[in-house]
Amino acid sequence: MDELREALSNFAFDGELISVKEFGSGHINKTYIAKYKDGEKEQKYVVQKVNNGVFKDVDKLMKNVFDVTSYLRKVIREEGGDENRETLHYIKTLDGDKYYRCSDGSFYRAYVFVKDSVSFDFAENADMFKSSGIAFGRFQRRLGDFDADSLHETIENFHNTKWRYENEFLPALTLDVKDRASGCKDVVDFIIERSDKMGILVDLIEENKLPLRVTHNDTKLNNVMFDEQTLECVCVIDLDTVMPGLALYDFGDAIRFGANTAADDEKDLSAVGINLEYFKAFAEGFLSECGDTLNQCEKDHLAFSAWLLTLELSMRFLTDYLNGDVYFKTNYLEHNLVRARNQMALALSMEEHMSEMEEIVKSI
Ligand code: ADP
Ligand code: GN1
Ligand code: MG
Repeated sequence: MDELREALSNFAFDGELISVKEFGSGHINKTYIAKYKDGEKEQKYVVQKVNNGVFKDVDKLMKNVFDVTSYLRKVIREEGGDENRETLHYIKTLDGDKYYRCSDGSFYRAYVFVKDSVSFDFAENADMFKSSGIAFGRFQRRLGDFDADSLHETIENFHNTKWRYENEFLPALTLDVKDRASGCKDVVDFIIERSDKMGILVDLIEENKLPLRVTHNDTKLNNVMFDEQTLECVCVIDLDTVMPGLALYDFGDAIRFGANTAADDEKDLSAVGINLEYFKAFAEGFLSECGDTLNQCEKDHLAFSAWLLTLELSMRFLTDYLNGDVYFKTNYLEHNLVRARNQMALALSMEEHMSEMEEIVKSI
């Protein structure tokens, strides 16, 4: 808490601090809401301790987010939108820096709480999920002319499923440092049996059939803020993984999180499956904003990308379980294994419904 107080006192906030509490359900950073009072005016700020184990170069990370948000502000202004609400608004430190380094070595950053907004861990209906598709499709469209080469790759090979299999999953399985592999043979076999399909998208990049674009890469529903009253999407947040990537990564990752009939850590696997109504709704929203820019190869792999990203997450959760839960925040001992099995069940459901998913994409 001392480091948090130290960080708070080093940002250029207006007014007096009245409360601060932990917030949100992200798996990576530690997020707080700090309320300040300036005369009659109350202002909420989001303050985050950046996970330096995951993001090794905070300087380059914060340069990315400042560059991307200032570019977005310009585009939003030109489109006649509200630049203060439709993208993140970062607050600099009293010294004018993009983040603060505490005396204990931890890194903090701060931004304005998006006014009158709320985020969701579960889409309440298809319209809400469609709206998140609009948000991510719009995000991609608005960054269409952003210079991708100027972005630092915050996590290398982030969605290179094949690379993760060979360089993270297989070594974790071989080392088995916590002696956990024997208890999760079902998921291990499921992943190994599908390893020959993991290189399909990266091979298409090599063959110049899939273009690299500036993508978000972490398109969970709770990375979109919605208007409290209208429940329309307002703003895409969590910009740490904005990097050159594929439109398909953003599409697929959003589906695997939001079009699951259950939460992504539901233990009852009979409740887990692909919600085709939500799949269609998201695809409609996403493509209404960026569909015109996608080539045929991208369109042909939309349904596949949902399956691949689900397989990838099953593998990432299982890798972390085998490594002793060092990456994702967990709430109990087998949390990562539960998540890995959940994503396995979802991928299996997608395999069963793949032709329907493909038909839905074609119909849009
Ligand atoms: P993580 O990387 O850990 O997922 P996020 O940046 O996604 O961290 O933030 C965690 C949660 O905090 C979000 O899901 C959202 O509910 C809330 N949040 C983050 N930024 C804002 C913001 N600018 N305004 C309002 N809420 C926010
Ligand atoms: C992490 O930070 P958060 O909770 O939005 C992870 C994503 C995973 C997701 C799984 C930087 O996202 O890649 O898809 O958990 N982010 C990072 O829930 O690894
Ligand atoms: Mg997040």
